[in-house]
Amino acid sequence: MRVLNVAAAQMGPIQKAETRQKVVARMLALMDEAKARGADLIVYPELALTTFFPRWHMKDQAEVDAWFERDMPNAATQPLFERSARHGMAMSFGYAELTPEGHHFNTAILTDKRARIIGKYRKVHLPGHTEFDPGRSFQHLEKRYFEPGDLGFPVWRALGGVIGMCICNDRRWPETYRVMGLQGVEMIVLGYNTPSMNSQKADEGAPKRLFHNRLSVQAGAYQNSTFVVAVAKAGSEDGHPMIGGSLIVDPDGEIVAEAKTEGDELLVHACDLDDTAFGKNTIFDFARHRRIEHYGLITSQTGAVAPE
Ligand code: ING
Repeated sequence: MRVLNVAAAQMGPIQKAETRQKVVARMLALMDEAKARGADLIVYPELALTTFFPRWHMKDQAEVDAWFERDMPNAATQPLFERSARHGMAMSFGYAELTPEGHHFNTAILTDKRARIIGKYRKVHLPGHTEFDPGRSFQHLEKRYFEPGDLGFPVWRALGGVIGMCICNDRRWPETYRVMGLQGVEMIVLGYNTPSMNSQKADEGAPKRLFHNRLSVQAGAYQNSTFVVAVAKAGSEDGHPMIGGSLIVDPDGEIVAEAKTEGDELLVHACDLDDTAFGKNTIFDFARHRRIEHYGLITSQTGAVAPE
């Protein structure tokens, strides 16, 4: 038994005008609840400190950079690191990272139980577009504000197992899970901010978005025999609705915990990392079953090419 008690800390909306201090207070309340419920690790959403600003078209780089963090920890987030160390609880959360060299990433970190940062991930799959698109019912300008991640899909030996991270749109791409699966990952933690509507397809609403959320996370977990913890920032931010549906999925692909609200809501589940072994040693024993001589197109070709 290698039980890791994980808390999925779903957060409700963060309005554009809301300060980081107010947001951190909400995160601290969730962390205290997680402590009371025996969690070893708490997982927060993507871009957990601010509203989902890529919905806003901004031309002034200073206005854009105000949404980013230059240091981590910093004054606004220091209370999180102090509380995490006091509780002896590891944490993972997403934020917009501005590096000293001037690079902009959609980033997530993982700490140990003493609040030391042991892992960093930068979002690889950036959805949306770079220029204002009048054809969309709302904007999704991640390709404008962030660079694709440059750290790959690393995993870390931590908390008694092998832990990996990804962010939001990454969860829709099987490559994300497989690269970590090939490193023996036993728990993948991720945050997401997913609009309830499809800006290009008016009849695709929350039910379908929630279906695709479950489908992507359950498939990734099952096909790589790993736990996946997916945590939403949900609810209506300045009139823009985002789905909830935070969930914890086991290595068999079963949903073992799922959020019921679109607000701040904590899910806690005791994940026995030993439960990943059966799948890794039988149906998804990669070494025994994979035939990489036939997979070349996956890394040699970016887009689809159909026969003439
Ligand atoms: N949000 C959405 C996500 O991938 C999206 C964007 C939704 C893309 C649905 C395609 C389909 O969940 C972020 N932040 O990636």
